[in-house]
Amino acid sequence: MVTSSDFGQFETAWCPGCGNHAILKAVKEALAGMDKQPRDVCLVSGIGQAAKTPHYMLCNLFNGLHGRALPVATGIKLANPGLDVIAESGDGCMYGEGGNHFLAAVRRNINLTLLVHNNQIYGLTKGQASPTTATGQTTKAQPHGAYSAPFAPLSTALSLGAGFVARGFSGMTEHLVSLIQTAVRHPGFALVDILQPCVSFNKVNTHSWYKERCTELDDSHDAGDWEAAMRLSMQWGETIPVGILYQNTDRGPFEGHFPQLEPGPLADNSPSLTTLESIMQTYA
Ligand SMILES: Cc1ncc(C[n+]2csc(CCOP(=O)(O)OP(=O)(O)O)c2C)c(N)n1
Ligand code: SF4
Repeated sequence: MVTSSDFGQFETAWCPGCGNHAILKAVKEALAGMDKQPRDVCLVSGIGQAAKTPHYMLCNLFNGLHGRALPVATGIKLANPGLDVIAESGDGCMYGEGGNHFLAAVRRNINLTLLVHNNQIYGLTKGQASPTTATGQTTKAQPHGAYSAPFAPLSTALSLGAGFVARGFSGMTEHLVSLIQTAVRHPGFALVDILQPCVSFNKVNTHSWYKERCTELDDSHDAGDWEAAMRLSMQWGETIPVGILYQNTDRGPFEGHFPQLEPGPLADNSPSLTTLESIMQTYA
């Protein structure tokens, strides 16, 4: 039986009280609870505090450029469809620098899990407003308040046809574990936007700020109801709904368009020299 410590026990460089600690714990518990072997999991990230998560786990990993977790994760999944590929990112890395990759990945519906550690700030670079910072919120670099309207990841994903859209909170770890597990099992692109405090640079969206507002969706919500999901995705105030807003498996995953991926990892498939020769002949 796999245990959470099989995914490593490393010292981290995060501040005490940072939401990343609880997210790291939840990811390890989710995978161990599903009996996933570390060798069958690949974590992919860009740059930032959240993006350090794979450094603190024992499994396959790729740490790439800022905002580039999803294209790398897509390549890994296509080359080895048997791996459970999880992209981990901060809100800046994913919705800012990686914004267009986010849009493309949702539209493609590749079978990946995306966990966005959303602290509504650029943590690693010391507190500039990120795409999800509220308009008017003051930060170290925006002393007069952020001017831009905040990016709405869940509504954006829904509007592009995402099949799995969920919101978690680092302060509700047991709930988060189950969200991550359902996301990993979902056959297609699965987004879990995880609200987390940055104790050092976001003095508004603190642990207690989220705790007062985050409310678990109950059974009265039908996760197959797209319009209800859209309404919930835009709810942000005294109550912030957390849970699976939407799940639909009607759209097949991107990989399904490529029968050549069925035999397993590309590295294990030797090309047919006769076929290759005939293809080359068409260019002769
Ligand atoms: C192309 C590029 N632009 C900017 C940076 C500088 N940079 C590194 S981390 C970071 C912010 C990370 O913030 P976020 O993704 O929200 O993650 P957090 O640190 O809050 O977890 C920035 C702007 C970079 N490394 N590469
Ligand atoms: S600066 Fe913020 S995001 Fe970075 S480790 Fe500290 S609390 Fe976490």
